[in-house]
Amino acid sequence: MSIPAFASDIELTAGVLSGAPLTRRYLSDLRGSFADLAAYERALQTGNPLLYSVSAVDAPQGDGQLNYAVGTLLPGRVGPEYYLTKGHYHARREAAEVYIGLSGEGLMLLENEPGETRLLPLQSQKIVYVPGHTAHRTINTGTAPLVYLGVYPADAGHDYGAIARNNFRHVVVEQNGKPVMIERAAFKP
Ligand code: S6P
Ligand code: ZN
Repeated sequence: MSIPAFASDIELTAGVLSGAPLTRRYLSDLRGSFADLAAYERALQTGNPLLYSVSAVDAPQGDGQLNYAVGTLLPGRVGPEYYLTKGHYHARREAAEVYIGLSGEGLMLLENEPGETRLLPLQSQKIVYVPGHTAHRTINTGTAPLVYLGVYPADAGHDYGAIARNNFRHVVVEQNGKPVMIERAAFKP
């Protein structure tokens, strides 16, 4: 029996991990995610660009295993709101995750079930610890692709339902060239 270790190569510009499947999310997949509904519909009328891709390595099944994934979120905005990921809770709520920024410039928006919010920087040389019971969304506030690695328990799973229903309480928008977080309820397109 040999040690079941393996190594992956990260192709940073393509955001791909060697041998791992790539999931692509286009603007049309993000319906309901952006605050400015009219700006979203206008953007879709002019095209359906790729917003992000995720290349995930799934560990062999078994207790204590870890999965990891490279996410590549392109720069851009819908109205004043920066391109973002759908965001999710883990299906197994107690599962935490570590995000490691690889390149680009962005933020992680975190929210828990009582409705508390944190906004943390994600870029090269930043590591974000996402505790269990915390929904997480990545936001690209820069002009280059935001590339990051996420490491999470293999049995974490994804629960997109709660965010699809209620979205996050806060939005991150560009104001005077800078990212600003405001309450969704206070957002006026
Ligand atoms: C998985 C981890 C990331 C996201 C990726 C895309 O637990 O958090 O790999 O899957 O950032 O985001 P989303 O919300 O579309 O899965
Ligand atoms: Zn996650």
